[in-house]
Amino acid sequence: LSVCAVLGGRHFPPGFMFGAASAAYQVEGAWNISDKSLSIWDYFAHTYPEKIVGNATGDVACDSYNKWKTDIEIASELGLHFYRFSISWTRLMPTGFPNYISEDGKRYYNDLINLLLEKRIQPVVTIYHFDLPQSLQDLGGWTNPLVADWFANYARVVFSLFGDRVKIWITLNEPITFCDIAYNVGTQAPGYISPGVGNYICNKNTMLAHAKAYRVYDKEFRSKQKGKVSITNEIFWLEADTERDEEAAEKARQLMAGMYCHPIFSKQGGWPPVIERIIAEKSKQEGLPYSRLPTFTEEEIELVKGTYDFMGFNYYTARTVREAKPGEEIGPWPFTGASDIDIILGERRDWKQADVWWFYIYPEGIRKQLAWLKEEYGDIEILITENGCASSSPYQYDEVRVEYYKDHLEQILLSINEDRVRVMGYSVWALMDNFEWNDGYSVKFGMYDVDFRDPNRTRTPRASAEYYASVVKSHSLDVNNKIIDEL
Ligand code: PNW
Repeated sequence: LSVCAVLGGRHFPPGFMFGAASAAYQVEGAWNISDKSLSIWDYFAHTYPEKIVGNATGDVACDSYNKWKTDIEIASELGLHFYRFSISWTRLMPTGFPNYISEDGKRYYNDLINLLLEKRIQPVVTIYHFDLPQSLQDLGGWTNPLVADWFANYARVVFSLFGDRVKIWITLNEPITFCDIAYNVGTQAPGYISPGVGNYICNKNTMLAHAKAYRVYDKEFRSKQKGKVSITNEIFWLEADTERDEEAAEKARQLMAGMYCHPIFSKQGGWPPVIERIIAEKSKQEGLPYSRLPTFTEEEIELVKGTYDFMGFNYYTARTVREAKPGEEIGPWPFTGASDIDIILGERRDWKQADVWWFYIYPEGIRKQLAWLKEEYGDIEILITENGCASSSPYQYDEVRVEYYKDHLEQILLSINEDRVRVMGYSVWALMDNFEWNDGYSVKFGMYDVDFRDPNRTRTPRASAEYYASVVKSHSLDVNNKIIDEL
């Protein structure tokens, strides 16, 4: 393996924060402990075992409900500045509503937050990471407009219980995943397929839910708690296949990033105009009396616009984009294409594939995406809330992952130094292996291996843990040629 040249000045700015991430359903287990109720992922995994590799569930996962002290120990070993985890709605508020707060749920997150702070690790909390109460799903879940209030009421409880100590909040993690992947592909809970309809209704409701939670923070908590609130979006870098495809690529970016960013981060607010126009046109051609894309009222546009203190961004992979040929079959968005905008997605031959089907490695993509976000929405502080690589190399020698971190961090330094993007921090996905949704335990993202056959769920550091710890410690990339050499 090539050793990175010893370059000078590869330091991150002072105050740049390094962290690692997890999510409740993927690590906690303890799915039916105490008064916890079922989330849509509990229900989905139990009801459709065939949709998950190895019929796996998150029933036990990493057992972080019991092993949270070990998690903090490893976060501490890595020297992390922050640990990003999510709160399980059904553990804290089993009815889904604020009429009842679980004492055990409250204690669990208080313990976690307090010990992190004791170890000088800042808690960065995701309020929602895919695990809606099943009781609310029974009422339509993310397609019922009332979900915006249900979520804001839940967020109010979370801010009031933990906001004295938590200063960085993510309202929703990757709405594109639980709207578009859920309703177009059906692989994410709740597993209903309603392409071109359900995904857009969900999309609108997530924007309102996020905004209402943000306004609750503004009105009721900000002056006392002085924290920051935003949303995290997952964005593939979408690159024109050839020069002629630039227009198609820009449409695709507006569909992937714009649908979840424009209402919040743009000056005008509302849907990205190009997408709004195209879907209205398509709907008309289909004989519908109105657009499949639900409209925002003027009031709603104002409610959502500007509801951010920074921007959360998850980056993993990239795709090429080209215009579909007339009559060409277009697979489901966001993996293979998007029929509403008539585009086909692909990959370049020199993008190496990671150990999961949807993942091609393109480090320059993160820099290009950061530049696009700045160009599109202005000079907003950006927190990279997830970046990481699936690798199934034998448990400790994960050279692909080490190289992935190094190559992406190099691009981030270029963004900061050359493109003047205000990247405030970086978080690895994931601290440890965990329940990787439809891929169960077969796909591994962890810096720590977790032995899922061991009732103890023993965590063992990989080379990537050692590498990342040295980056954090030196606050630079001028490190660890030794680790890279040894691989
Ligand atoms: C993110 N895709 O989700 C999530 O925030 C994590 O929970 C997850 O474990 C991580 O990425 C790794 O997958 C994604 O299929 C889920 O393109 C699916 C996709 C991308 C991201």
